[in-house]
Amino acid sequence: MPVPASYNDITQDASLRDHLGCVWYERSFVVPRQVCAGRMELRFDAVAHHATVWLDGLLLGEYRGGFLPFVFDVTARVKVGATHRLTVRVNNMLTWQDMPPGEIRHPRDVANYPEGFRWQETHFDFFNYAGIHRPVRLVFTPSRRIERIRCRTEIDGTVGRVDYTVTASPGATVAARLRDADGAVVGEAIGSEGRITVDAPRLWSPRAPHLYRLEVSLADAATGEELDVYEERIGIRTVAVAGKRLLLNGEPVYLRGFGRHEDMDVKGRALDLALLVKDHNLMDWIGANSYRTSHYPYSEEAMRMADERGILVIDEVPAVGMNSWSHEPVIFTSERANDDTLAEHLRTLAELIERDANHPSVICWSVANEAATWEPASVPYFEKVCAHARALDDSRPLMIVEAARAITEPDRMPGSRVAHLADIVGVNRYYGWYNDPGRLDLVARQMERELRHWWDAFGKPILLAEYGADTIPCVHADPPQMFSEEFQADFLARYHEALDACDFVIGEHVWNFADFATKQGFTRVLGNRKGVFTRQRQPKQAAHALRARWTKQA
Ligand code: GCB
Repeated sequence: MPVPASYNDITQDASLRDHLGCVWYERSFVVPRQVCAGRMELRFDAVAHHATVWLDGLLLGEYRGGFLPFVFDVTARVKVGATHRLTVRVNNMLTWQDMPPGEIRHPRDVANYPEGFRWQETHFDFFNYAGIHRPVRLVFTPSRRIERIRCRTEIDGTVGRVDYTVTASPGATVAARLRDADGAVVGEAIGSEGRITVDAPRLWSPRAPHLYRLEVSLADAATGEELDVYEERIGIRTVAVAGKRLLLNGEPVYLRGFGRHEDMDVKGRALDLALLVKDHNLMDWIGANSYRTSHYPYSEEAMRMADERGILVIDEVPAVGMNSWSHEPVIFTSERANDDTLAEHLRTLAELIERDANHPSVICWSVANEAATWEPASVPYFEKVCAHARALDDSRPLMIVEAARAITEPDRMPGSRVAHLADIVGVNRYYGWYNDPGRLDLVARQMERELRHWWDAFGKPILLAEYGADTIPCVHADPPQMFSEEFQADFLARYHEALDACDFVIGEHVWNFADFATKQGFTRVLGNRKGVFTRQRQPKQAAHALRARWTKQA
């Protein structure tokens, strides 16, 4: 099995594609004699969803969660020149205590199914790809070393400030140097905590994503001998919500872009650098300046590319599918989203913030997608989630992405009880699709009416975080009909009418950037087809219309 890849689509075997439970990976490796290092670590960038790892048959440890990195110290276990055996058990089963949650179901009419029949129920709309999705590396570092760098930037008049904190081995002194792109030192500081100021800095923004290099070095406190050096690329920028606006470097910014997925033929959800560059080229082509990592943390390579290409990222935890579409209080209960789920949610959020806080591209944390926020018990739950996120990083706004409405009305989803906890209201809405299907004539009216409800009820700026229509390429209908290219283009235009009428809207994220795989079901024709690009990244008609709109706004 290749790594990185989802294992599901690699063979012709449907039972592997739909496999539920554990699979095993194994390989041997040798560390060449030329490598000399103090510490050796085995780092997995992401394994979906639970990994248990052995080295030479001895347990190294385990990790739960499919989208974030984990590390084992193997210094004492790996011998230079020897052959070692690495074994990884990957389990794809999701329960209500996982992020994202799911449940393992058994049929009630057992006579109709083979003995022991069970299936994975997921309440989210993407194929539950599994496997070793991102690179696995042996990382060699000095034994006395820099463990962690965290920085934060501010702008004070014409001065840029970089505040940093370094965690390092004891008995060593820390020096930090800020270099510009061509290597010239523009500021420096000594100590494990400090501030570097830069006069008239070149700010990071989508138009000019200027990156500085924060070079941190560690020296022995007694001898001055250099122990370790690490470079973090940072951008000086601020982000804030003020009144009706999202501000970047004190200026209003309007988000144009998408909800996306890490998804492709054959490889499933695995890291693919060619695809990553292609997707950024397409975002550039269409005039997008932002996306949401719907519905889980994307690769570290993606975050670095967003820094370099000037893309604004809403970084989302995999809290998706905490919803049953029932209007009864059934999710935030002791059987489903309970205290253990909350603990997992908080841990995942903390690890995401730890991984991504230094990226200038990350402008917002999205703490959940379409949870049952109308349930009374969702309130204490999200109070804890939001307080936790703010305690870990108070330099970025928070967003809760809502399927709920602002107010409860007949025949609609009920009103949110938690929208006041975040700084930006994320709204996912499908008028003309799931509601009043095909009725393009109702879209602008219904959307604008709802947007005004949100503003009146919460007084927070709104991102339309999802709106979109399934579209089969090369299917045409005039006047437009659902699933045709004409329908998708017209559908998006109707939403834009509503958005353009509301000055408290801070952006539009079309669902979705590209078509993507889902579980099979009668509402999905080989996956979700709401992409503006096909799964192979070819533009549909709507892509050209969006390009005309967005390049004008840029
Ligand atoms: C949503 C979900 C997204 C789905 C989308 C759809 O509201 O957030 O994950 O894929 O709707 O197409 O139904």
